[in-house]
Amino acid sequence: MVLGDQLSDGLSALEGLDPARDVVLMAEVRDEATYVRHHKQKIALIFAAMRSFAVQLEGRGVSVRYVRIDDLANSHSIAGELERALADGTFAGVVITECGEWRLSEALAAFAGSTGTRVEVRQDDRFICGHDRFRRWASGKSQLRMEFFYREMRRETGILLDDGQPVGGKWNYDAENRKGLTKGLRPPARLRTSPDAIAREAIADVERLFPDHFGSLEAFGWPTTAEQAEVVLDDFLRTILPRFGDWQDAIASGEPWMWHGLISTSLNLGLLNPLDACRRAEVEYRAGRAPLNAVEGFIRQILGWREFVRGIYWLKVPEYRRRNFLDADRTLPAFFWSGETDMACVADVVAQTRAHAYSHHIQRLMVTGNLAMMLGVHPDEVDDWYLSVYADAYEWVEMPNTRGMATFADGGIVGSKPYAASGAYIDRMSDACGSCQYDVKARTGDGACPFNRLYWGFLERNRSRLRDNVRLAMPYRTLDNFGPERRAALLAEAEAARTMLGAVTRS
Ligand code: FAD
Ligand code: DLZ
Ligand code: SF4
Repeated sequence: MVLGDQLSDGLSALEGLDPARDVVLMAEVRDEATYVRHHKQKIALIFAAMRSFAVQLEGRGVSVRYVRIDDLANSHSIAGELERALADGTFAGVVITECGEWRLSEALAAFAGSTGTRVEVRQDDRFICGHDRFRRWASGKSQLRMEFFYREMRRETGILLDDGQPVGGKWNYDAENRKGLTKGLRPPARLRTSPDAIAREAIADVERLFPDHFGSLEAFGWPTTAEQAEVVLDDFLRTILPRFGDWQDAIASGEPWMWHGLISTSLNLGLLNPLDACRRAEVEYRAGRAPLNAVEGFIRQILGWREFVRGIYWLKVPEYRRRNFLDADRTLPAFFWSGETDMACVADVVAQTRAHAYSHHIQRLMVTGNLAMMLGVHPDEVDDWYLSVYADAYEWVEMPNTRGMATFADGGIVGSKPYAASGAYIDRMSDACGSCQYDVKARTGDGACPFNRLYWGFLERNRSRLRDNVRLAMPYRTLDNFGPERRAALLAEAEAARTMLGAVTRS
């Protein structure tokens, strides 16, 4: 069996495949397409990439049992399709590469248990750090920090090392990568992929079968084959990477791509290999074509963050899925879906997300994530939104980013403190505030920037949970100096902002 995000030539499940005897099963099923209401582009991307991969396998003489979404006999679950394929007794068992998500992994284990089918689950060696390796690294540590994991991965792969030491003398050049965008500078035009015939058909299918899902298919431009993904990676490495570091954290209204790689969809589907992407970025540095802060920053995202969050997910799941450290209990405001809000920064992120199933890291972290956390939105609703709206979203990578990095629902497993920030941060990193109905300089009242109104109240509301966090010592000292009356007023101000924005207590 090859799942929709396992579309790699070297997939472990395909090793030793005998075309004379084995059949590859691939199935487009409603259970996977609707466990959240995925963005239409995400479903179209996966169906198109699955269909293209099946054609490639067939081209190599492999038999593929490919079940389409509109096949009348489709049972619409992965387990159901395995059961159908095995029904006539032709096959002795199933070989599969381990699932990315706990949910599906459990369903497959239940299927094997209840039917007595022999299911051989192979390790997913497309990742640089296997589960055992991550567990060994994590074992005995009171705190799991990406930075130390990342150094271990650098040592193990030899990437950006000279004689065992980090190139340039430092492991991490993040301090050079936090610039707001220079006034007047616009990001370069980006190479997008025109849908090929297979993708166009998948797009039409999704429009017809999932009309009520979030997002638009109009601007679909994701690579759906390994060859197309290579072209995008190549273009990024040659023309964009040199400035990736400088503007990594910057936001510009109406500019979704900035200097980002646009490769997460391809990495997560298996169209690109993460270690290969890192090595090729290193070549750009060694050849003098890209500076170290850019190359190290890019490699850290993949070799560090991507591997780290996957490790954390599988170390902590399923308990991680229930984490709600801040006891957040509010609903997600409707404007996260509609984009109808006077908050210019948020409206811009939602508009981009609808159009492209994409927004970049700082938008996900410091605009929507920061807002959801300060509003106190329940983590289940936050997860549901992030899993639904981004074309690169799979729980193994989405959840540690939302419950961990963005909203501190995990209580400090992924990050050491909540990334709460007032409007001043967004004003520094973006051009949105200039055209916003709200006043980024005002702290209180209906016309004040909601991020400002929420910030102190968020800290006050969570005093008992966060006061002892050493990284928050400064803001809590300031808050303490405000005195009880002012603190009560700030709490009331944040409460009024929560109500105004439509984050109400869940029933
Ligand atoms: P670039 O900025 O060019 O980075 C290069 C690559 O590094 C990415 O393609 C990605 O594979 C990897 N990377 C960067 N940051 C992270 C990270 N924090 N965690 C894991 N990998 C990272 N990424 C997903 O792939 N799927 C998700 O569902 C997802 N959800 C997120 C939710 C939140 C709240 C946040 C804060 C981040 C999330 N990310 C997710 C991480 C990151 O935002 C995206 O990987 C990135 O925006 C993808 O765009 P890019 O390829 O242009 O990335
Ligand atoms: C995300 C997704 C979607 C939308 N559709 C399918 C599908 O129809 N068939 C399939 O095999 N996989 C699909 N996927 C990807 C799976 O959800 C993914 O393999 C698991 O979430 C594990 O990461
Ligand atoms: Fe966003 Fe506040 Fe700036 Fe408006 S003023 S764009 S809400 S940060």
